[in-house]
Amino acid sequence: MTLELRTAGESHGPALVAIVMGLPAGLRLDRDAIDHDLRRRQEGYGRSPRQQLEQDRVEVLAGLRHGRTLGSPLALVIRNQDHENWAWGMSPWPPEGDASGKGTTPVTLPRPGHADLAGALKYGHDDTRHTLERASARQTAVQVAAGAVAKALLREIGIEVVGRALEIGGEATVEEWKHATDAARADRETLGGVIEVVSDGVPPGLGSYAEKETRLDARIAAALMGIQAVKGVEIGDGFALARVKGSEAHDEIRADRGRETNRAGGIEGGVTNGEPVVVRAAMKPLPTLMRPLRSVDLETGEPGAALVERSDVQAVEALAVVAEAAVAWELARAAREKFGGDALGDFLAAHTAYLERIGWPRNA
Ligand code: EPS
Repeated sequence: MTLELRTAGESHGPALVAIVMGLPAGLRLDRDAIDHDLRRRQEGYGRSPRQQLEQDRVEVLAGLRHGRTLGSPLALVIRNQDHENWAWGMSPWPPEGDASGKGTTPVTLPRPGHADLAGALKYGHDDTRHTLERASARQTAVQVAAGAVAKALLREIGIEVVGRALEIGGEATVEEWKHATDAARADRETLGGVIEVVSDGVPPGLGSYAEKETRLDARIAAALMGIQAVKGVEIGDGFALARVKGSEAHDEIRADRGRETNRAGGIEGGVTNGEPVVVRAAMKPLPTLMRPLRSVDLETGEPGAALVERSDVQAVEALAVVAEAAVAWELARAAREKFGGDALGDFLAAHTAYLERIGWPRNA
């Protein structure tokens, strides 16, 4: 038993969709809790005016009845309100009538740092919009909806996952972030930053050392690296561990099997050890610049300036919410693999029996 997620959707297409497979039957979902996470993802100081246009709300098309999962595939949809401005340009079928609205002329000036050039070459696109619409971070909205579902499952076994921004543009306080974001906007620049996700209540034994595909740290790293603009991931003290001695790097084990320190970030050998799971991700500055970098026109082969299009100045606070969803998804997937069960009660009973066997929580 595992959890599976498939998504589809273009940034200015009609909608974003997700299909979630492998949830137990009987899990109660709260529409407001999902929408709350969608709203959190839209907030943040550096976001584009697009966020005033979108009011992301989840719609459920299948797999749920009267607020409880059925054990069948769960189908989630988030409509793109902005699509009405792109109805001709992003029409799934050959558009009728004269060209109107946005997205009507081909984009041939790839942005350094975006998937534009690689996508055009790889797929043979003569309009980089064919690439950028899917490469866009817009699709993280539906990942957050799926993550909110994962968090509902984790909450049943006492696991809480919380993401937050640590740094934006090299600054560490909210006031400084705002100032740096204002300055970047005025300068037609973009910023990156660092986020952290902490998961509490995780029992020992999620993930396995047996194969690299089952190591939870590898899965979490892949999940975070799979988010747009993420260029670095660390678990626990991560890169800092490379600079200290072994006696300063590891977390000594007390008689009750707890630890005084958590440099490992709650994962040893790819398996959770009962301490909080702590992960961080580094986000590069967004590649859509109002002061464009040098590029090439793919149609003419002439040098040119990269595409300039409405975008965010920075989306680090949004990344914290998206990363929270990604970590929750991986923990929920590992929990489904460990505890199984078609009905929620089976899943909970397996969790309880396991905790009894290992004598956890350690203070009980
Ligand atoms: C994005 C560019 C901006 C962002 C978008 C991601 O969109 P637009 O080009 O329509 O202004 O706002 O993110 C979202 C719409 C979202 O909901 O996160 C990009 O190029 O990746």
